[in-house]
Amino acid sequence: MRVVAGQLRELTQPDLAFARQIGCAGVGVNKPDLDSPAWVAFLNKQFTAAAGPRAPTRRWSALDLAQMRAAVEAHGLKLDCIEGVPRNLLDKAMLGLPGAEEQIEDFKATLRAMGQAGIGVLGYNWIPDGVWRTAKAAHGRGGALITAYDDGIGQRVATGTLPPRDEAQMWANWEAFITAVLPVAEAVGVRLSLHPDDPPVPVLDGVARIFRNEAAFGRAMAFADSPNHGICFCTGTFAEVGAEAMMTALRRFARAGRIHYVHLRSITGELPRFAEAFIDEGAVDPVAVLRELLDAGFDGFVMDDHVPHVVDDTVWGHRSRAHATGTIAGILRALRAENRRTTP
Ligand SMILES: [Mn+2]
Repeated sequence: MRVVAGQLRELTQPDLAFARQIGCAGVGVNKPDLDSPAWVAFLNKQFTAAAGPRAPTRRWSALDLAQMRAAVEAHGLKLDCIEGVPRNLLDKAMLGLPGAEEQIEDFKATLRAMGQAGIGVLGYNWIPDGVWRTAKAAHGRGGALITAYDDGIGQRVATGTLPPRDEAQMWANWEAFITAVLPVAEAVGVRLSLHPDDPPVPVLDGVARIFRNEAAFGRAMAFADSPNHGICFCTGTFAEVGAEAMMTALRRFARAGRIHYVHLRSITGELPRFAEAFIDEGAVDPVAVLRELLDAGFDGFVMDDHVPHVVDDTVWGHRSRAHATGTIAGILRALRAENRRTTP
């Protein structure tokens, strides 16, 4: 089991150095928009950009991915995963809209490029309107800024921007997607990792949220039953329906070898109202989570996820991530020492 820095949305040399300095073995990059100025600069695309307007990136190229990987490895880190493509590259597939087939073809091309570049894990989710919170700057411990969700508000503030979709439609769209892409993932040696819908409520903004509990993941893992299809187990999201249910699901899927990596974060409360929290407080017990993963022989990676915003922190959250990563690494070290002491 390795501890990795999570949620990098772009790569900079200082951020990579920081990840290594706080003891991470690798990094995960979250939904990189390769058309953003930061990525254009990082991937050194100014020359092609200067040649005239470029078409928006719909498929990641193996060269771009290889350059990302090389930049990470230059800092003594591994590029463990890319956590999904930008939502606007998969939204039509999720909703079953015209253009879905093109998006699926693009996704397959991206998988092939991932394989060529030797990046082993591609996260994804099935949430066409993304993670919802009804408060973005509530106050947590010591006044840290945290996000929160109240379903009583969430259900009243639908944007009406998406076509309504029920559970059966969302399952059918997902089944068509995974049936099309999984053989490519298997052929090129890339593992697809499904993140739960956050918040895990039955419906939001008129669209069913199907991946919201253990039963749904059981169905998904049975339907796409392959070593190349597994779970990004987000302790925070699973615990939003209850911390005990989260631990039950963790035990089941860890022991079945279906967890590729873990988002380790905590919350206070549970649906219909919850708030994000520091990793060392709230409903998620990181000691119990890591002990379960060790006992299950989990050999993937664990990363911090959303973190509270502390005093003088950056947008990415260097200070808070140092706290979260240090806590995870410290617990893991203590559990391993305990195991060595008690196992002859
Ligand atoms: Mn997560």
